[in-house]
Amino acid sequence: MPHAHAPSVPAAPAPFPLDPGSAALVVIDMQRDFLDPGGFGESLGNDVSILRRTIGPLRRVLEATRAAGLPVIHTREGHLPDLSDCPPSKLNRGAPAARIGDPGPNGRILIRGEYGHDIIDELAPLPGEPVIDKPGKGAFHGTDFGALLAARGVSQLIVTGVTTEVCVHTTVREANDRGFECLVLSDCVGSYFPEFHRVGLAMIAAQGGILGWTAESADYLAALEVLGAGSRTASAP
Ligand code: C5J
Repeated sequence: MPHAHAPSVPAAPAPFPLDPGSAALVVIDMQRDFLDPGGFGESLGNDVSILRRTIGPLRRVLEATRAAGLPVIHTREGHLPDLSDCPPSKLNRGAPAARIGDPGPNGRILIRGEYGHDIIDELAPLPGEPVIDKPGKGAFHGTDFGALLAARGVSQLIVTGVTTEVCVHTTVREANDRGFECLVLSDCVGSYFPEFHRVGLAMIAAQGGILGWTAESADYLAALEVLGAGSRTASAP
């Protein structure tokens, strides 16, 4: 049942019908291994500083979403210390400076429990916010993410995190095929490659929203404001 004051978010290709009763914010892989020097992202030859521009807008979205009472779910990409959940095809791909499981300044690269694997301090999960540990790029593969969303009655995902064309895209594609409506906040997702970022977002909203919707975080925040004003009006004597 849509919320009485459900606002729509200006978005591409059309306004997104935000339903606060069935929406959740997903924060994908905002881990030191992708955003700090010495981790997985840098081992692949990337300038990790480019991803850090997502932190400010994402922090505002996180705080406003929490204040509005919508669920927040975080994900982390990474592997068991014995690498038994890392397929050789992933482990051995390419010629990185260091491979998954190798030691680095932030601990073993992309290994659960290591400092570099954890979420950056600025976006640390609050107690009670689920953190999904995923071995793949998509949040559904090899995890209980789908079951967790079903248990909470979630059918809309507000998607943020890194990287736009890899884990964000894979998760949106997985979610879209499972019947979720995904709104991707364009300034809260980031890529090491500006062109992949631009095209990745365009691909989501193209063809009438073939994979979902895209919007600026300011428009999502404005919709949450309307929601808050609506609930204050509704509870006024
Ligand atoms: C990558 C991710 N890019 N979180 N992972 O390997 O997007």
